[in-house]
Amino acid sequence: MPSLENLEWNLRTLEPTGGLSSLRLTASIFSVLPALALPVFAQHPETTPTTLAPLSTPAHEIFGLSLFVLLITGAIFFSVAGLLVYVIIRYRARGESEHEPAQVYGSVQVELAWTVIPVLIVVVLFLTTARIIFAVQDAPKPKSALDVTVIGHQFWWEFRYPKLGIVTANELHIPVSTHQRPEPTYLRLLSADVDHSFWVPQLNGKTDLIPNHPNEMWMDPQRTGLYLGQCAQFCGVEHAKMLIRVYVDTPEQFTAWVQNQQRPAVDDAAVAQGRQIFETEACVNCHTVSGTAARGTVGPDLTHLMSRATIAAGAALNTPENLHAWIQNPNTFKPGALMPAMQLDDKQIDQIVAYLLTLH
Ligand code: HEC
Ligand SMILES: [Cu+2]
Repeated sequence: MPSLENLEWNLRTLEPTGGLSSLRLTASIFSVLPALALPVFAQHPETTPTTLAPLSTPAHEIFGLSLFVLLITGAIFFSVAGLLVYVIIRYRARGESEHEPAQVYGSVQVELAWTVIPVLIVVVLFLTTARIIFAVQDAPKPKSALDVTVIGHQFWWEFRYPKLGIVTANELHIPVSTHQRPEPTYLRLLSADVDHSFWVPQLNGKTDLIPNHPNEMWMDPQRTGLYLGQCAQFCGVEHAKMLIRVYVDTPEQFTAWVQNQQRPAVDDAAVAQGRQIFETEACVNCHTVSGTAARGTVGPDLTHLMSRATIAAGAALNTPENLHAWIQNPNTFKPGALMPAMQLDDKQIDQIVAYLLTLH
């Protein structure tokens, strides 16, 4: 069974002169690799962000390129390692012979070969990569494309659909894009504070969100489902809990979602008290609920909070208990989150949660 202890054991027994024990070390490093990769492959691609199951044109292009690079570098690896193993075994020291092998100095042919061949390989890799970067960047934007503005915040995502008048957070809904009905999504990437990076590996490579420097990316997912991603640029203490959920909907699901998001917030008289506490506390300085005094933009828009499966950028499921714990002290799930603990008592929090639970 290959294991890390095994590897350490080999490291400890590595003798300074032993050609064979360094061979054993190399062999055990390679026997550990598949063991590390297993947990990744064991899970379904939809629950694990993976670059190995692309579902959108840019992701397909990147995956194809990585296979091409792997093929070339793999061929180099196997020919070099193969020659090395052959030479080590074929010309190992035998018996007591003190005799030195013939020494060769300078050979124009050999030196030319090992300079020109690597340069050609690098040129080929460079040109293929450049071709794919330009093909993805310059792809003409169809009229049917959906526009979404993504704004990175410490430590959550704001999604705005300018043509649809929708503002939401952390969970992006986009339509599936088929050959019969191409409907790619074009993202305009902005940042409210520091550098972030938008990365949903099955849909596209990563692109940074840089303050005062709008970037763009597009995706045309060909299968419905939920795709996970995360911020891929260290942006502060809670960077690791800045997750992305992309729901690729059927056209009907997407239309229904849009219609719900465009409705003003539910105004339920039964939770008027909770709403009143919410509106008189500092919550309104940071959060928006359409049709109320809450117009803040420091935190996520809560108008349709209950249409989301998670809160706090995927740090917790959107359940009444988690909402309660979050409002009591956001640090429970996300130490360092930029929402203060408001020092409310349990009863007030219960009332606020009852109000939030009506915001479908
Ligand atoms: C100083 C600004 C600020 C105040 C005041 C504030 N929040 Fe927040 N709130 C935030 C930020 C920022 C986040 C996002 C945190 C994260 O995900 O890292 C957030 C997240 C949330 C979320 C999760 C939303 C989601 O979709 O992920 C809820 C619910 C919430 N706040 C409710 C409240 C309530 C209720 C109050 C008042 C008792 C309140 N907030 C006060 C800034 C604030
Ligand atoms: Cu980030």
